[in-house]
Amino acid sequence: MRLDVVTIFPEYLEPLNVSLVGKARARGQLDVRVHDLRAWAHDKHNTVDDTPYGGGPGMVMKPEPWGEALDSVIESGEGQPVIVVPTPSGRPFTQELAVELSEKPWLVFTPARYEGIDRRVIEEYGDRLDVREVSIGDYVLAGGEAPVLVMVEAIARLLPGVLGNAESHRDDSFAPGAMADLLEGPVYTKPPEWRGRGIPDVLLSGHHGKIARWRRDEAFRRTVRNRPDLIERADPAAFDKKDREM
Ligand code: 6GU
Repeated sequence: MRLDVVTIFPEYLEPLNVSLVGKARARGQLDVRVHDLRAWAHDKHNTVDDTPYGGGPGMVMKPEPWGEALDSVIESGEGQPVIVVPTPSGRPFTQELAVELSEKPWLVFTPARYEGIDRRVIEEYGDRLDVREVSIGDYVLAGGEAPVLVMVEAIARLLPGVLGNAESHRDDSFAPGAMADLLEGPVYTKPPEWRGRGIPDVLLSGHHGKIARWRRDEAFRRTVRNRPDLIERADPAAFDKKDREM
């Protein structure tokens, strides 16, 4: 998969050299290219923003540098990328969207600072390409760079061969399957006692059926406590009499 990021803070994307994403790049599974938007600003001060039409606070990113940057990036590859525009006004970034984007050969991210990018840029590319305005949650960040790090990590770990063990996806919170709609439950490792705290007996029982049921009950309990909204919207058939008594 190829990923391009156009930003006025290329150094903000340095973490893409580290850990899972960094290793995927080193192995050639991911081709990541970070571009400085100011390379396409032509005045003396490399200006990329201006005051908003209609008045109001803050600054808006000018269309010309974005247009030149995106034309240049798009022309540098084969076929058409999906353009991902991080914005708190976008559609929610979910595991489902991460899976969909992980199946695309090429993504271009356009993290903005200030009050966002001149609307005409989104319209211009939206007429020709698949453009997704995406938000990572209901809070406001100063720019889209941190959301790009979040989205790239969520997408990269889904690529074939990037996670060591393909089974690692199976029990993820929000993964489809038997535990769909439930958060992951608690996990334990050695030592068997730490600061006077032991391990739930069932995990030492070797009884795989009982362990699976215990894990599911713990997942259910945690979901009720932390994300009651997920229970409300789940298929009632996913729950049984014992759940209803918890
Ligand atoms: Cl994608 N960008 C910004 N600036 N703030 C956000 C966001 C994105 N998602 C949630 N808050």
